[in-house]
Amino acid sequence: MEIKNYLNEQRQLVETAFDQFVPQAYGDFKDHIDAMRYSLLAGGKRIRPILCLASARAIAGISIEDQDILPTACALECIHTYSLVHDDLPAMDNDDLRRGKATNHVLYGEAGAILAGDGLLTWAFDLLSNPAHGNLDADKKLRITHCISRAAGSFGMVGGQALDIATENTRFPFKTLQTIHRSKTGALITASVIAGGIAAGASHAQLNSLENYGNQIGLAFQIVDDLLNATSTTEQLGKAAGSDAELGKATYPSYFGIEETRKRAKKAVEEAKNCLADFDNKARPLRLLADYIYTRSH
Ligand code: GRG
Repeated sequence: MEIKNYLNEQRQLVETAFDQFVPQAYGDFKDHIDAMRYSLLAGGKRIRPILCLASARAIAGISIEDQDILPTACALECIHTYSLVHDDLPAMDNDDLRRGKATNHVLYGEAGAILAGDGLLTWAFDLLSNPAHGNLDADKKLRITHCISRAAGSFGMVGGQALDIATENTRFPFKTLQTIHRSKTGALITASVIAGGIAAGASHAQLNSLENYGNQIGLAFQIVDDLLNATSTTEQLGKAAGSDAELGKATYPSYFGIEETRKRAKKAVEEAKNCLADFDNKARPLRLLADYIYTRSH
């Protein structure tokens, strides 16, 4: 299996599912929904939904229906996209470019972008809790919803973002950087993997392994993000490059330099794959995704 083909195929699966699981822009709320869809459909790697699908397949293979996991996969992308829309706002990173396109507030204004983010976040929980979607039983839906809520909220992504902003232009210990990374970026990535496992009926031991795998790839993802910010161009990334250094932000490269940072990302990826030692060949995409997170160029 070629990772490039696999990613393309899975991305298409997710993007086709948006047609089914995300509102269309018409009627009274047309402009608001248009703003939501603009950022959701603006591209992106779709890594969180793809991880969720790969994790479910690592446990259940083809015996779990796409329709049972796609609502969760789409919900994860809605939450991730909302975080990008809000992160780009003037009150936060004040960025004009995201996914190679104008940011949401540039097109829809600040109020429009805040509400587009709010709409995406809230829609995610509509998707997760909607009894009409798929055949997952209510207990699984509840566990998935709780896992994702916890990862997206004050003890996960939102808390990490708050800590990131509060520590701007300050010197802090490496331990704080790890906390920021784990919560701001790692938590939703880990939750994506666990959610897939829950949907597929993973055992306690399997969920534990998936959680450890998720934590390691979440770490690798953020380290590579720091590396790309330091070493790529804005054109390559489709978002502002070099911004961490400009803002004097503490990052892995600022603590360890580029070479040692690369080694740490590689180590996290190897550890992630070790967490899957007890999984059979159905987990091959999860192993390939770990490698991809290290080698990705944007
Ligand atoms: C506003 C609550 C709130 C949170 C914002 C996502 C985030 C938290 C900040 C974005 C800044 C940043 C560089 C975060 C770390 C890594 C990250 C999440 C990068 C973007 O994710 P990708 O690479 O993006 O998966 P695409 O566009 O491919 O979906």
